[in-house]
Amino acid sequence: MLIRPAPTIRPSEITDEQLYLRRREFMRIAGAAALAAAASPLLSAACEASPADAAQTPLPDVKPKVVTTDEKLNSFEDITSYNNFYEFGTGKNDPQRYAGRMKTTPWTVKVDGLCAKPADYAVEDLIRPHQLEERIYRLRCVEAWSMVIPWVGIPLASVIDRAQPQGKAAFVEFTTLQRPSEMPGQREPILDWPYVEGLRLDEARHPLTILAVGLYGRTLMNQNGAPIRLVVPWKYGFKSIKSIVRIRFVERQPRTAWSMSNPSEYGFYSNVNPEVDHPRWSQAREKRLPSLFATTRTQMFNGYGDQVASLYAGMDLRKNY
Ligand SMILES: Nc1nc2c(c(=O)[nH]1)N[C@H]1C(S)=C(S)[C@@H](COP(=O)(O)O)O[C@H]1N2
Ligand SMILES: [Mo]
Repeated sequence: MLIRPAPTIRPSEITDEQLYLRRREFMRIAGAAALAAAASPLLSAACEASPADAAQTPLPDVKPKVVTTDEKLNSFEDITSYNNFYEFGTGKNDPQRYAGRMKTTPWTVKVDGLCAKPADYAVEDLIRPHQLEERIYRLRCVEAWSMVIPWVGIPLASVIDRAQPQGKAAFVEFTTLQRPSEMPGQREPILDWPYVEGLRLDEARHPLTILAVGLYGRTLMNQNGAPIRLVVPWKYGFKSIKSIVRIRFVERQPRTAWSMSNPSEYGFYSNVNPEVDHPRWSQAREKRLPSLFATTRTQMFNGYGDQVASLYAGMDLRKNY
């Protein structure tokens, strides 16, 4: 955990993101809920500061826990206007333009397959028993751009534990909503819809793997995968499947949308690896948005190797790409 003194900046110079950082710093230093109450003028200022997300609901009781990085956060504007969500088109701005059509209430997530407690959950009930946490993670797209995003979510492991997977369950399969009437991209054969993804059960249980329901302290915009999406920070962004309607425990490695569309370019593991190039471009560097240039060196496992490398001990990561 990083603790730094709050910066001294004149209020007129403070951007919404800086205000947000000051709030988090205060929360980390203060810790206790009683002291958090004293910060309420600052908290409400932070909530008011970003008119673009005024429609999003503030999430209560978020545990401020910086897990990985003190890098500069991307702005709310970057995170919500430059997206991959092919259900709404392949242009980076298409999700912002069209995802508003997707109806996210009510929303049911089916948890099933090889487990003792399968159930259909209203998304609120899936989340409610668990402590929301803030996780500031890099997101590294296979297309070699990246961002730093303050997610809010719960460990996927808590949902897995509640479902009680059977001994035979070795993988978890995730499925995105399929509703072409609200998702114009699904009327085109861009991918084999619905979008599906998968993780090995130990990857799914890893403490870095979260189900995100918000960012910058508020519920997700549709373009980021509302109301609930996966975030697996050491893998290329396409593993972090959006707008999830089903989580299923299975015995065999599930098929995934990208490996079905192009198996020689996209494998099951998709760990960020600067030493294994994509067949059509280098993965050695990345463009940290909003920069236009790929000047940032990409790190093995996106910089999370000390925490995840042991999951792949003995595996050839050139073969298991
Ligand atoms: N259902 C679905 N999930 C998806 C995608 C998609 O097209 N459809 N794109 C993936 C890709 S390629 C990336 S890089 C991330 C982008 O997440 P963001 O837009 O919230 O930054 O979402 C991933 N999840
Ligand atoms: Mo991506």
